[in-house]
Amino acid sequence: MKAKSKFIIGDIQGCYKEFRSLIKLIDPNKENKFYCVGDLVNRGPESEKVLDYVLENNIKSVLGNHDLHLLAILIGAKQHNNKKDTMTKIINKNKAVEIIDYFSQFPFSKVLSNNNKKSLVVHAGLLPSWSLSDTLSANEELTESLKSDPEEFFMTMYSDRSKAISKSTNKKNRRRYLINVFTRMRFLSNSNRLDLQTKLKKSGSKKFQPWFSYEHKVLNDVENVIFGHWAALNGVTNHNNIKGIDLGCVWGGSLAAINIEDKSIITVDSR
Ligand SMILES: [Mn+2]
Repeated sequence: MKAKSKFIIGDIQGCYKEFRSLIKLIDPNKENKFYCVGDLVNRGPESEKVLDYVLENNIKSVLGNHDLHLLAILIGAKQHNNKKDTMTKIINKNKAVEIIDYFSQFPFSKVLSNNNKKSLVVHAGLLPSWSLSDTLSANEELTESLKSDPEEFFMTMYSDRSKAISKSTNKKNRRRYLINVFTRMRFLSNSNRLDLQTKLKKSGSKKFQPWFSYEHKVLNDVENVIFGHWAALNGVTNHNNIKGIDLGCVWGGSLAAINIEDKSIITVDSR
């Protein structure tokens, strides 16, 4: 019998129809496992349906910036922006407690194993100097404070903290920076400063390079790093072991899933 496959699904962002089609393609007999790269909701047309499906089917994901944004709105730390956000139907469903409980269990980074190969999943990225254990302890620092005091976590989350942190950096600023690394980062300087403004393929400044273009210590511990978030790349990192799988479904591109064993990619076109 063929071994079960594990797939990582790219940024869904409310593209429910494409999401269901993709699941049918990669898991026709409901025997494969899949995991999401975050940003399950927002910007797209049917975030509330994606969310219902995720809750009903116990689907797991790492946290993306839009997922955190939803939680911040539900908890009352941020207002729904009616011009940009498309989550009114979720908010009106009175499912806040259920959603917060479920999403608060999601990590910022996750190791998936298949046939002794390890893949690390993050929404946006990780720092080049991080080993796997550094990555997991940064993850733990965030998830612990999210679980222990969600209100404080979301009330103090929004910030463009881009300057690198040290052990002496205060808790809130450490959190802000680590959240930005895991869920928002695209460009990074060699002193670990973030450029959180540029969303294109190239940074306006030579000082900043795509985070994956540096040498990453974590690749001594895992075979692959899989990330989403950066639709403008259209999956192109020119790196064999760091794979971007946000193919911009919500912007008219496609929704992708990567098989972590052979790194093959299956896509469904945006409708
Ligand atoms: Mn994102």
